[in-house]
Amino acid sequence: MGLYLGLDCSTQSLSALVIDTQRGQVLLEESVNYGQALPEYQSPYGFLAHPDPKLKHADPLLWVAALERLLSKIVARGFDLGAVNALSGAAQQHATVYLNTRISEAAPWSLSVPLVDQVRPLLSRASAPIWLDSSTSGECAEITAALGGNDAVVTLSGSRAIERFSGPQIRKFWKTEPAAYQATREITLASAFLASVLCGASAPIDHGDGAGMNLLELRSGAWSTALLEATAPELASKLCTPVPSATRVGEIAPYFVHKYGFTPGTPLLAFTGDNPSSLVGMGATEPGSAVISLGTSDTVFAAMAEPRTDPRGFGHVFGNPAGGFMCLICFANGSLAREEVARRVGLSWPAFERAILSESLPGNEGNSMLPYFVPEMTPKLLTPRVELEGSAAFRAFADPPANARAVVEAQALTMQLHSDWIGAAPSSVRVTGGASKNRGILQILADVFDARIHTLSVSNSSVLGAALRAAQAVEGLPWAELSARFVVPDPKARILSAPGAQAAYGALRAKFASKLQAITIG
Ligand code: XUL
Repeated sequence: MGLYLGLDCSTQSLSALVIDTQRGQVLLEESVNYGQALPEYQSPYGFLAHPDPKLKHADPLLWVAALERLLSKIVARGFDLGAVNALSGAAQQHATVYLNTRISEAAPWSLSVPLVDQVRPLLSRASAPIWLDSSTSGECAEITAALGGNDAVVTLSGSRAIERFSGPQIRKFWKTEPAAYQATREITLASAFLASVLCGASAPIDHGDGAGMNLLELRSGAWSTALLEATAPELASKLCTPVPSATRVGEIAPYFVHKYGFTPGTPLLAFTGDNPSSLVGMGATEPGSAVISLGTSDTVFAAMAEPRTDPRGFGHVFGNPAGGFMCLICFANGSLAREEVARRVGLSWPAFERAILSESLPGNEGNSMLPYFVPEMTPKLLTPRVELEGSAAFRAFADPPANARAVVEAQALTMQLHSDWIGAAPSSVRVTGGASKNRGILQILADVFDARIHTLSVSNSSVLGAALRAAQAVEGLPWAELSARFVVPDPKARILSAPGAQAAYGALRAKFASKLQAITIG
């Protein structure tokens, strides 16, 4: 029994959470928002500005700076990090970090120099392409052609070649900056990069996050030679061997012992992707529960006993950190779209909730929206596309209740239509992420899915999942026992579908189904 620290490096913030398995309590939650806390990185939303909307890169040093800021905040609160028995973490998926020296060769970190200044010279590429990047269609086509078609890539890796996935991004780097690619000794993911910094040694990529690279052979958990060869030369030599998620990948580096008070030898368990970590944090590691995560991206995911793939090609299969597999469908226009609509119609977040709950009706009296403010992956749209159909005021973004409802109804209907391949329609859905606090959004999800909606008392399930994974790996407790203690439903947020709402969505669902088919790029 003991204390376990989880970290979550998401698109817009870095968070920490500590659980105490003896007392069954969450002891600490802390977070650093990149835009607010580290404006010098010029990344108000966690990525660098670029005139090309398809190109989205982040500065990996921002994550390192945020790590130091977060640990300092925790220590300043009087929390003793020396009491932590083990830690693990999660990060936004797919983002690749390129190093000219293996971290094991660069460490030990010096105590007298800020960590960012020690990591900066190790980067062979100054920025990391992140999951919002959609600039690699050419590379996806080349990889697919080399493998002999979409089916071959899906069968091997669990997904088609996807623009934001790491393999196509690595291929683009090799094609556009061959000398820098040549100088790269190690390519890693944001998750394993953060673990490596914390250990002062190269921490391997786990099967959960590795499956989002278009490089991992899903069934064996090894890199696929065919995919590596189709991606870039000598790629195998630049990647660490992937490991199961419960692997101990190292121990905390002396830098963090001296500076933040960790106990020497504190073990680190492999870091994973934020979605696989959320599966754990939502207590959904066994097949049967669907999860919707409402974050910068919206995702729908569920554990799967056997990998099943999306016939339309948008869904993915990743490793389930608890063993087996999980499926995932990702929508780029999540919070970004909701926040953009709220901004355009001048609604605060509480007013946005009221607008849905008491100032508009299911079906939105015929007002509907295609809410693609940034390029979208599900359905695949390489350029933003916002279309409004309905009253003149609605079309002019001058009907705040209808505009607020329309963006969320579009998101919910799209999620439902694109997750039909997972299996039987769920009768209950667990919802997490920042926007899961908004009861208006939860009500629309209940109405559209015709399901009971539950949320949990911890709204960041990815960071909770990280702490739970550390605890499970060290203590060997059954997942069900850990979930029963820490994955606590919020009794105030159990929402049922409103009577009659289903009838309002029949026609709108059919309209969306044909719209989505018409706008999707093959
Ligand atoms: C999943 C995906 C996003 C990121 C966001 O495939 O791209 O959910 O993981 O952090």
